[in-house]
Formats: sequence, structure tokens, C-alpha cells
Amino acid sequence: MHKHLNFAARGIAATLLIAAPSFAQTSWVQSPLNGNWYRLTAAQSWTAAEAEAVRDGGHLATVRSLDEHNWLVGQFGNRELWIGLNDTAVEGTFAWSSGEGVVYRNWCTNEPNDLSGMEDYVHIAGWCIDQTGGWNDQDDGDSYPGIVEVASRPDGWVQSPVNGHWYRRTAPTTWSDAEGQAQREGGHLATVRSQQEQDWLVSQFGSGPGWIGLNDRATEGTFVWSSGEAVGFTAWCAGQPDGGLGNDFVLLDMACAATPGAWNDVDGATTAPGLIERTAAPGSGFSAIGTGCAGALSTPSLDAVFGSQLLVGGRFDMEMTGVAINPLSVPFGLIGFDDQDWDGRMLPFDLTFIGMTGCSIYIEPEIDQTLPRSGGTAEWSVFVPADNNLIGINVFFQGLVLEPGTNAFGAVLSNAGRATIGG
Ligand SMILES: [Ca+2]
Ligand SMILES: [Ca+2]
Ligand SMILES: [Ca+2]
Ligand SMILES: [Ca+2]
Repeated sequence: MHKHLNFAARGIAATLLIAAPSFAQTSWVQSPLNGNWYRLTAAQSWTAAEAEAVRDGGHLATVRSLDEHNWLVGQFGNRELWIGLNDTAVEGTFAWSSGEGVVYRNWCTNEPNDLSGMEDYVHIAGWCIDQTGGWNDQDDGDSYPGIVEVASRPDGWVQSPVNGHWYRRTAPTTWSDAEGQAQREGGHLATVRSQQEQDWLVSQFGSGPGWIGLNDRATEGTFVWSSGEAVGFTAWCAGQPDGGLGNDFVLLDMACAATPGAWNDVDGATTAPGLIERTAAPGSGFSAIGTGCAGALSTPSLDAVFGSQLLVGGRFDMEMTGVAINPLSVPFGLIGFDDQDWDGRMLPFDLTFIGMTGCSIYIEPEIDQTLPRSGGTAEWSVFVPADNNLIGINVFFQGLVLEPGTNAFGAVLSNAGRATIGG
């Protein structure tokens, strides 16, 4: 099992760093104009980009107004970007791949021209000098990023208007497995704090039962939230809880006759989707682990650049400050997927015995890379592949600075940090 995880992690590590930033993939962003979610694909043909959008549950973008056009150009750049318009069915009759009616057009002057009778696919054109991003029909052979548009995020995260927290539903599983999955994704099974939160959860996820964090597995009859928050509000179905020993896990019970979605305690073998809650947006957050060790002049310190998030298809920026300002010092970044065990050594692991006095390594280093340095600050960017299977994986980072003469080994370490890949 452990070997298998390590193998998978190494595969991810390999791809984590080689994805080229010029691919221009982005994470999901929500339009304030229509509430839909958008992202860019890698550069590819229109038909490949449309197929990718369909896999996400949507289509290449439908543009319904000048406001929508301007928002897309502002968000993704005034450059070549596929949108859903095409005349593949009937030459000269353009239609949206979404099937919506064509109510707005923004053709660049002299377009569409169906050059050589080959041009059936439409893109926003950065070269259109008559209007910003005016549209052009093009053949399918050119590689441009496509703008994907979906009504809801394929990774399932939705933000509650009641408390601003983020929620998504897992596949059906046991309460314990669902809570473990929630923790790996940086949260817990949902804590319900008010009737408004209860009503929103039922309206959003009430097509069937769903695990919440409430349980009395530690002390029979004493219900607690897995988040550790105190129990204030309750919404039991009439006659519940009735389970006694063994029935220690609580779900929203859509079969509750008088109040569908009211709570019921059931046993640990029952399977239902779990309702995961995160207080921060998925993928946000860099939790510092431990502290760095002092070199001759300074102690390296690692943190995420403010606002940067570790997101599928995105770029994550960190900075290591306190790098010795010395022509011989060389900063490195270490990436790993485990902060508990390093080939049988328990982490953190004190490296004083090799001459790195007072230095602890907090992560199992899977890969390392040299970092560009400017003065006492090293800059570190990693690129995450656009693969939703990576969502929820914890990635660990720690900085290493080769600093000849600072100690017997000639190197110091920064603090480490953990971030969870989000969608
Ligand atoms: Ca055409
Ligand atoms: Ca054209
Ligand atoms: Ca019980
Ligand atoms: Ca019960």
C-alpha cells in the first residue's frame, strides 16, 4: 500500500514541475454576469477543446453580449482563444456548440471569410485591430487555448451564501471514510450551525441522504462535531437519535417523514455520500510546518505569495526569504507527499548528526530544484497539471540553502509547508 502510494506520488511529482506555463491552463473562475464557471484548456484544436469542455460538463464558451465578450477578454487576455461558435453543420450558418441561439456576434472586419472554404471554427482574435478581441473563423488545424464554460464546477464545490464556506458531496461511502476524505481535502464533514445552514444543505444536496460531522462514537449519547466546534443547533428527525451503541453516525435523512433532511443516527456500515465543508476556497492555504534553522547571517523562511493557490491547471508561487546574501549560497526547493515518514525515519528528522546543527527536515523529499534568487529572496513556482484527479492531494514544500561554511555540512533548511491541491 505504502509502496503503491509512493509510486503514485512520484508520478504526480514528475508532472508537477514539467507542465509548461505557456500552456496557459487556468483554474475555474465564476462570471459575475451569469454565474457560470470558466477556465482555459491547453492550446489545441477547436474540436479537441470542445471535447474537453464536454468532459467538464459544458461546452466552449457561448458569448451572449458585449459585456460577456469584454469580461472573457479581460479575464483570459486579448489573444487567440476558441469559443463555441461554428458553422460545421451548414456552411455560413453559425451556431453555438451549447445549442443556445445566436443573439450576439462580434466579428472582426472582413470576417467570417471561410478562407479556402476551410474555416468553420471561431476564435477571439488578439490581432483584430478594429475591435478588442473581434472574432475570426479559422480552420481546425490551429492550436489555441479554448474557453470552457460550465453551469457548475465539475469538481462539485459550491459556496454557501449562508456562511461563505465551500461544500461538495463525495461518492457514497461510510461515515469514517467520508470524514477521512474530508480531512484530506482540508476540511471535515459538514458542521450545521443554524436552521439557515440546515435548509441550504438540504436544498443543495438533498436529492438523497448525506453524512454530516455529528457523531457519538467516543461517548455514547454525547454527540460532537468532527470539526471540533461546539454543538449549538440541532435538527433531529422526530424520535431520533434512537440508535444507542453502534449507531453513532449522523446523516441528513431525506426519508424523515415530517421534515425531510432532519437528522438520524445510523451505524458505521451504512454508506451515503459525505457532505464535505471547507472554510477556505478549495486549494487555498499554505500551512507552515515547523521552523527553519539559522545560517551564519539569517534563517530561511518559506511562505506562499499572498493570494496564490495550489490549483489544478494553475501556478503556485512561493517565496523563501532569509537566504544568505552570499555569491556562493544556492537555494533549493524540496517537494514531497508525506510529512510523517521518510523511508522509515519518523518526521520531522533532526539533521544535527550530519553537521546541519539544529536543522530538521519535515517532509519526505521526492524532488528538488534550484530556485532563482534575488538578494535574500528565492522565488519558487510550481505548475499543477490540469487533472481533476489530483484534487485533494496534500503537497509538502521545504526550502534548502547550500551555504558553505555556515555549519559542518554547509547547508540550512527553511520551515516546511503544506498545501492541498484544489480545483
Ligand atoms: Ca465556414
Ligand atoms: Ca477567417
Ligand atoms: Ca450512538
Ligand atoms: Ca437512528
